[in-house]
Amino acid sequence: MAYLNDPRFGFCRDCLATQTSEIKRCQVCGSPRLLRHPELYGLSIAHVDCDAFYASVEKRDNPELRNKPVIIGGGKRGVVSTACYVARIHGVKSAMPMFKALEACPHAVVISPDMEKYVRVGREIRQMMRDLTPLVEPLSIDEAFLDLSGTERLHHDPPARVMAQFANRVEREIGLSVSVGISYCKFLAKIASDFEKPRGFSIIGKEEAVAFLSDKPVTMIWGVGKAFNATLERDGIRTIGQLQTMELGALMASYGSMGQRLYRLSRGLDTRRVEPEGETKSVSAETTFNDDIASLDELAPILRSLSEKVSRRLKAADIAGRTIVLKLKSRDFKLRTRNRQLADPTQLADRIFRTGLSLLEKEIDGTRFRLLGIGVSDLSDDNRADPLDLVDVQATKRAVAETAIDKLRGKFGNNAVETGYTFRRVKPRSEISRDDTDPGENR
Ligand code: TTP
Ligand code: MG
Ligand code: MG
Repeated sequence: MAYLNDPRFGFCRDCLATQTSEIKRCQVCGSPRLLRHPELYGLSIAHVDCDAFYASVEKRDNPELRNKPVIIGGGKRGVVSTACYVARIHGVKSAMPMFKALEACPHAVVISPDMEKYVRVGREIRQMMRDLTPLVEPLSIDEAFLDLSGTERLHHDPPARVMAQFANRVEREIGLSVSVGISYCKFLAKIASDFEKPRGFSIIGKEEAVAFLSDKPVTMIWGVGKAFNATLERDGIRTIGQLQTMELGALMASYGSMGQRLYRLSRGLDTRRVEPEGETKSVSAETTFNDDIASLDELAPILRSLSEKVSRRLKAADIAGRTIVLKLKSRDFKLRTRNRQLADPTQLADRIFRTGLSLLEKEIDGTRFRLLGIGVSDLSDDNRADPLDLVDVQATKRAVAETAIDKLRGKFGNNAVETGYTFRRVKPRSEISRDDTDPGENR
């Protein structure tokens, strides 16, 4: 089917009828929700985010709440998780302390979160996304990117129409509203979905990207959080338009690799792909201690056993990784991550441990840590993993020994062989232990 790729026309978000005039309401159903854009049929990256997610689920399940201000929150931290749009009119916001929220909106209905339910609903919506394309990249419980390029033949419809139908389907079948952003890249699709919330549908085209961004605050750029924004502000930079006038070299000289991101994103240049879930990005294991630990002597054996755990999982999946990531959380919840790239991908506990240990040694400064984790990222299959090291004979010996240990463990179980490091480990130490196979960091 051919669509009139004409800025004056477009289609109706409610009945999908193609419009053939510029009038404000749908020629067929009379709805005012018309979509028109010069690049309407040429853009294929979408971002979807549910509106006031937790609160909307609760409203759906209890129609009496429909027009009332609803706040989901409380619990241990005593803050607002989300507020419905009625409560937002009164000034209630996510992360606000509950007592403040109730000052602003004393008649609000407060509901404590039912995470299991929200996760279930989030999955149902995600499944509907996967009906459209395998290229779905979840960002959080209520949002995801979709790459619909090349799906036009399958759907007999361009992405914008597919996404409008998707939003209608979620309303009909799940009973929640979503907001959709469509663009040519992730950066702008995400900004677009936030633009007209709730029940929004916005499009940002290639032609308008630079102009669109120019008056927006730098905080719209990924990675510009509070601290970095303060740095930029100190340097007199407040808008993305200011970044658009700066040279790459100057930005990199001032802000390092972040400078490159500022340069590119400010100009609407973003080539990051939509990476579907399921592609494992890293394999890691971490543990939180009962009592905080500062000494290397105590941390090393824990690191060793975590490294072995990671290694076992890499070996089981026939994968290896080139980057070793050490994670530490201090007593005051400050997170430190350190990483090192190896010459070759590895799946050996010994290499993971030794690399992790050298990173760990540098962090020993008296700080008491509450969490230690080790992971491997930059994954590949294990074909090129751990070539025998002709220079470091000891490393080769250890690799051979590890293979032998693996064989024994395969025969007699994981506890059959204890290495010197884990042997010394004081048990039981860990309170919460977490294995992670990350579906990718949040971008
Ligand atoms: P968001 O998508 O950020 O917010 P939202 O869906 O509530 O509202 P919006 O219409 O603006 O998208 O977050 C999704 C859910 O994540 C939200 O419903 C509750 C939870 N959440 C928190 O628990 N704490 C927070 O600080 C935020 C921002 C979200
Ligand atoms: Mg949301
Ligand atoms: Mg969200």
